[in-house]
Amino acid sequence: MIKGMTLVREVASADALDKLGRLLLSLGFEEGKGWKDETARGTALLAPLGNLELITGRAPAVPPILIEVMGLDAIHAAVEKWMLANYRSEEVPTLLSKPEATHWNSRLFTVKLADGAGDGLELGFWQSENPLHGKPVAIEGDLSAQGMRFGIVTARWNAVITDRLLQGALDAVHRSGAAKADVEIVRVPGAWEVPSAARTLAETKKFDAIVTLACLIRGETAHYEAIYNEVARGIGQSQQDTGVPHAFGVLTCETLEQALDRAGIKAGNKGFEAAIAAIEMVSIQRKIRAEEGGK
Ligand code: DLZ
Repeated sequence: MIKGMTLVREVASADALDKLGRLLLSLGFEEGKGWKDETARGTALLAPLGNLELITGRAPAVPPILIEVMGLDAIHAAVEKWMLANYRSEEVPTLLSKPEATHWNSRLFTVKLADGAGDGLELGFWQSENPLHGKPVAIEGDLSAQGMRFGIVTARWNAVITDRLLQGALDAVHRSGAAKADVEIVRVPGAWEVPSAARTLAETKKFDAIVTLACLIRGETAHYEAIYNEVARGIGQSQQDTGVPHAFGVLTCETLEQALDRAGIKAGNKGFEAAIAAIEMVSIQRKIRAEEGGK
């Protein structure tokens, strides 16, 4: 099993090692565990990702060490500043190139870190024009709700808030493609009743996800903590026991004003957000199952 990859390169001197190490750390490398013995010293610089690239045919004219970055121009400016501090200014343009487009949908600049003997290290810094390039491969949910079935449980208590949450949740599922006939709304008296109704819906196995909506306002709710804890536990347990994703759209607020803000007045609509999370979880669940099924 491969754990990682290390590229070993010699630099001209201990001073060069320290200076270059500081530059690369300032650009975003993470400091790893260095080492030292009687004859040498090593500095470890960790990058989030690494890969070994084997080439056949016309190899691109790039240095053997390529460092992929975000914000290429800012990186270039930082390297130039460092070069001007460590080399004669007339040398810098010959050692540091300007960022230029490559034929592989990227921009690149190179820097030669020449030592006294002119025998140095050459680095290439590059940035892909594709913003998703280099993203770790991961299963991620899509936001299409087409063909998905949802059960939405909403509390009548604090209806001025929960009605807005419900509108937000419906907006999310329908705008994402869910059919009207595929969404069942269940109204319950208060937050306390939400977990039980959510479980009843989930156990029917007619729904791909359950969206739970309620609003607890601390100042107006006796035993606020106890109710909240039980509601959260109950919804979570229903999700675990049934295997049906349950999105949590239960607001816990200090005041009515804060609740209104979270129900679409100011800080987004938590009902909308919960429904989007439900769509994503259904999609993720399907993808994981499809991947498992394909093994
Ligand atoms: C009783 C009560 C109180 C005091 N506060 C709230 C609240 O802020 N939000 C809410 O959704 N429900 C509240 N309830 C009602 C309980 O959730 C429950 O419906 C009743 O106690 C009946 O079981």
